[in-house]
Amino acid sequence: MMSETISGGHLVAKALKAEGVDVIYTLCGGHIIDIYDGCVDEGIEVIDVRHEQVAAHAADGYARITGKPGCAVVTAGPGTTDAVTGVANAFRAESPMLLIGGQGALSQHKMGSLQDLPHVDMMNPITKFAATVPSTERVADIVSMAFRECYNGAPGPSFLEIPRDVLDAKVPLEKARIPEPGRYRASTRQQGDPAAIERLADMLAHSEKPCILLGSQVWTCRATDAAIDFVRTLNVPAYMNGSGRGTLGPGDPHHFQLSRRYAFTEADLIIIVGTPFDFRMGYGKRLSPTATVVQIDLDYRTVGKNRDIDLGIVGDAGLILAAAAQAASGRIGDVVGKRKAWLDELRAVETQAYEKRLPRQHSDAQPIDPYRLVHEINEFLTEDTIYIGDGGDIVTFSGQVVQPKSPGHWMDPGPLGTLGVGMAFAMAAKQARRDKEVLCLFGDGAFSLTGWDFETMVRFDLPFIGVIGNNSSMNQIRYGQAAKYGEDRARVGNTLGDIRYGDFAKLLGGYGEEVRDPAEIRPALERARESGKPSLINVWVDPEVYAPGTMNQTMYK
Ligand SMILES: Cc1ncc(C[n+]2csc(CCOP(=O)(O)OP(=O)(O)O)c2C)c(N)n1
Ligand SMILES: [Mg+2]
Repeated sequence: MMSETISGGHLVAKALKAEGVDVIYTLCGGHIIDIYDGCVDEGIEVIDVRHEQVAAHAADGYARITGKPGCAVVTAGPGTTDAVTGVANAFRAESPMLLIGGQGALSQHKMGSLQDLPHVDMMNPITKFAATVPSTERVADIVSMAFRECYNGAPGPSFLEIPRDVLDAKVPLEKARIPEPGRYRASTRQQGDPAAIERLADMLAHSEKPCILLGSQVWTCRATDAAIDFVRTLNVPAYMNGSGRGTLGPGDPHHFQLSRRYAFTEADLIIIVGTPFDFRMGYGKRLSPTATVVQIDLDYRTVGKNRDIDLGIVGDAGLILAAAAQAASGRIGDVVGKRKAWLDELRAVETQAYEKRLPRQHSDAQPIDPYRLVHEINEFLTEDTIYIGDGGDIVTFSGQVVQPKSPGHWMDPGPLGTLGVGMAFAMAAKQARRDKEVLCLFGDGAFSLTGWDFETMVRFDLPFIGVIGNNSSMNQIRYGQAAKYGEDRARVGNTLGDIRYGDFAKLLGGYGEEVRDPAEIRPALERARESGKPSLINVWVDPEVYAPGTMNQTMYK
């Protein structure tokens, strides 16, 4: 009797299924078609996009939204190089995804086969793991190994190239190692050194002016409940950044945003959770030199980097915050009551900053003040709207004003600052969470990098509300040129056409509108919501105003 056989592509699909991956993002190529055939058997959806960068960003986005690893499959050579930016973005953003690239046949190794490139060498510096699959029997085994590596410390991407003959060959089923779901990797959640937790509890008991920054890993670790419990039990004001935004909703008595610099200057205890001392934190220089600084992170390499700390704890944000809250609550005394004055002080700073900006947020000016646009978006968001920012200056405005109403409902590229993530993140978010509304704010420059994938949104019936803050410029860069070289030399390499992106949306089968009157922003957003289609509301904003963050050029400091 002939034994049952299985091909490499079908083994890939089995390994993806074992991981709970229910969709791959891809752009086709002859090297990888056997994976599609395997996906048909395993019931894995195949979403084919218009550029491989989008496939990789979508896998990153899928991981962020679902808590499962994302997967993109691209062909050899240019398919893989096109996806490099998406992998790099996931690397800096600590997002667990697997990129599978095709490769020429092993039998033609280094003979000059079509689309042959040294993919593994290219991917090594921007992944946690990059390898070639050497034989068909080991395809599923190595895919599971790549997933295991995604969760080593802070998560991140892995890359595998699978030569065409390895993928296409069939081997007897019993010769292939096929790891079983739930049986080939362990949880990597770490609780932190118990002695360090004790020290943190003591610090919390003695602090009169503590504050905490909840970074992206709070969402990665799904530590929302632990973080909320921590700040409420110990009465600690919380700031949020990256994917940590939305951990506490706006209006929560412990939710603070605009007084962060003041808090970092005045606090006696600063707890940094799951975000590095990188440019977004002024490399740690903006924290008071006299404050006690505690850093909690999944990655030992991040702790104490760029700035000395008083206490570092490596591990899972949720487990550590829960343990610290429990240890501290018994020894806290009335210090919690004493912190009321501190919270009131911060609230006053917060309110003052908010009121100062309010006239701009209500501005009736034409062309539209970007503050008015982001204000209208903020008012429009519901608890079920996932907000995505993809652009330069316009997104810098939104970072100040837009507050997601729920945890995990904020997506930005992360510290790589990659323009062009928006369409892919919208695709992944809507596909993974059909029950959610997705709103993406694009700069016109950012939109045009990957905007053709609006067509994919239409083809797969993935409705979302796209808003373009259109200033016909790469304005964030233009500001720096004007400041450095003068206004008369500022318009070099940054000026875009006046494009009616609303018409572009209609051309591709979506809903579109042009908005020039600020009073029309809200109704246009409502109509986009009602349309039930992928949409683009093209809002013409004033190109002559810049966000404070752009004017301070904080991203370079
Ligand atoms: C892929 C990529 N290319 C270039 C840049 C550099 N960059 C940062 S902001 C910016 C301008 C973006 O223009 P737009 O999206 O229209 O936003 P605006 O600043 O005009 O509001 C550019 C080109 C980048 N961050 N990412
Ligand atoms: Mg622009």
